[in-house]
Amino acid sequence: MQQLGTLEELPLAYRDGLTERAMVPLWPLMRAALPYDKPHRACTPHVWSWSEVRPNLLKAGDFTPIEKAERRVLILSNPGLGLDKLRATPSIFIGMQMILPGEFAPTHKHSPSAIRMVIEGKGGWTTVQGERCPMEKGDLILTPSGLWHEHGHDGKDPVIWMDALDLPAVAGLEASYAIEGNIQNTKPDADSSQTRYIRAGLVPFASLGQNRQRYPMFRFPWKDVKESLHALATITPKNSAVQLAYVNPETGEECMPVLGFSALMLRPGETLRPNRRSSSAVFHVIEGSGEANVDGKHLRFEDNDVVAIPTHADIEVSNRSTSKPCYLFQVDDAPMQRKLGFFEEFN
Ligand code: GTQ
Ligand code: FE2
Repeated sequence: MQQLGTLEELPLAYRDGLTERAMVPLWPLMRAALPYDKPHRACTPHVWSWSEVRPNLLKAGDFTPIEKAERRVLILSNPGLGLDKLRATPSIFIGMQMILPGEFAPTHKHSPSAIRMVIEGKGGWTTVQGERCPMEKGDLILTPSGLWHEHGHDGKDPVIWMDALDLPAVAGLEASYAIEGNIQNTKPDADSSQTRYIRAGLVPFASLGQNRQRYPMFRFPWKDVKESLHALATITPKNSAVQLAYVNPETGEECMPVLGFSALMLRPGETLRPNRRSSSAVFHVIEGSGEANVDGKHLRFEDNDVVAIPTHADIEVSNRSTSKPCYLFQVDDAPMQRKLGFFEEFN
């Protein structure tokens, strides 16, 4: 490849003149802006272990009442990107949130889209645009851009979940903001997963044509996802991915615009070598234990751990148990990359 001119080769007066006029020559930066063959990745493969997350969340509960936090969240920040960037990967914000019995996380809406993946505790709920969604372990709950949401907890023990937001992308566009609201009146026919969309392939007749809602279903119960994974496993050859995508039940498209969500089942002793992809991802371990090799870095994971996967990474992932399945919840930025026209999968 052609060696390009450097900044030092340019006369100092010329450089200073450019600086004064807010101009920068591209050619000394050309290879940094457009690295050859693969992007430069500061993001590192990383595991946040539940055994370290949980006690620190409980301490946050002692130190900070909900009124002083609005959302009691520990952000999983990728050390390669820098802790101040508040990103698990370049495009994915991950927060671990805890709400204690009787607490209320007040109503707001914001431009970034968010999801919750429930980890622990009974009695929690999120109301999204008037639809009250119960939170049970493994449930996925969507709070899309611009929709009112609040959380509460009627149970006895702490409720903990993982938040994923497209905040880095939205903040990178200087378009991130929130608005506070009043507590919502809940609609009587809440949680569409139990009424309008109880089975794939069936949608309310009246929803066809012009009456489409952008986000028809906010809750995806884990019970149904798990059952569907086991059904899919019966027809999936060994060492092929048993993986289901969470989609909009009316359109079959990815359920949110920027981030994509899927559930992956690793059968006992199974190893998967998925294709290298241009998207970055986060794995949350819903249940089980395993190990991964990500760009040559060996990682082990247990129940409720969170794993960061950089863009373009070579991945191998295995279930370490020879008797129990391992279930992973995957967040990736493939929907955004597809829309922007540069998503790639390499064989
Ligand atoms: O629960 O609404 O982790 O607005 C970050 C921003 C959670 C939430 C986060 C949020 C929320
Ligand atoms: Fe929020």
